[in-house]
Amino acid sequence: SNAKFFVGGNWKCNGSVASVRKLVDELNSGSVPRGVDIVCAPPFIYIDYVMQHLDKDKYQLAAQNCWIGGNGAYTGEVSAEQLQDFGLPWVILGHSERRSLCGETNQVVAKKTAHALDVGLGVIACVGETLDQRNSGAMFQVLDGQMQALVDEVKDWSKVVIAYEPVWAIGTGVVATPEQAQEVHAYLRRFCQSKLGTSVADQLRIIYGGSVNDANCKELSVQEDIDGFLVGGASLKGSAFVTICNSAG
Ligand code: G2H
Repeated sequence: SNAKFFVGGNWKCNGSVASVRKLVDELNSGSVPRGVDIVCAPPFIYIDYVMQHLDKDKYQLAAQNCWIGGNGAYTGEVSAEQLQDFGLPWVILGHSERRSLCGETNQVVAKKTAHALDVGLGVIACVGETLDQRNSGAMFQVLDGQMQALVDEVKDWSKVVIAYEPVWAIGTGVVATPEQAQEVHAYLRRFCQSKLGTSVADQLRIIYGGSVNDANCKELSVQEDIDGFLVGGASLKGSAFVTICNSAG
C-alpha cells in the first residue's frame, strides 16, 4: 500500500546499561531515511536513558507492553497514562510472547489496545498463528479471532499498526517467505476492508515480524501489502537495524 513505511525495533528483555549505550551510539551514527517511521522499543528500565540519548530526529520510542487500565494498585505494572506522561508515542501490545508466556487473550490484548489508544498512544498490535495452527488449516480462523477482538474494541484505527508475526518465525531464523507473508498481509487488509471500510484498510500499516534481518528484508519490503517490519534479534545490532530501515519498499 502507499502507507508510510514503519520499522519497529523490539529489543525484548535484552541488554545492559553498557550494551544499550553502545546500541544507541550505533543507531545515532546510522543514516536512515526521513520518510519512514522508525520506532525503538527498549525494556522499561532503559527507556529513560534511550529517550535522553537517542536522536529524536531519526527515531521514536515505544514500550513493549502496558497495563490494561489506568493507574492504581497494580504492582509491577506500567500504565498507558504513564507512558503518555513520559512522552512515549507508541506501545507494542499482544506480542506472541506475552500471549503465550503471560496468558494474554485476544480480549485482553484488544482492551489494552483500546485503552492505550484512548490515552493517546499509537499501538503496534501483534497477531499471528502457531505452526500447528497453520498446518492444521486453522490459520485464518485464528487470525480472524485476533483481529475481530480488536475490531470490537477499537474505535479509531488511525494510530494502529498491525504486526503480523507468525509464531513459527519468531526468533527461530525461519523467516516467512515473501509469498507467505504477502498472502497473510493481503488477507488481513481484506479483513479490515470488510469490517472497517476501504479507507481505513488502505491507510492501515501491516508490518511483518519474525526473523527479519539485513539480508532478507528487501525481498519482503517490496511486497504490495508489507508496510514495514517489527524486528527483534536484528534490532540489537545497530548496523543491521539501520540496513532494515533503509529497505523501505
Ligand atoms: C518477532 C520479532 C520481533 P525476531 O517477535 O517482534 O523478533 O526478529 O527476533 O524474530
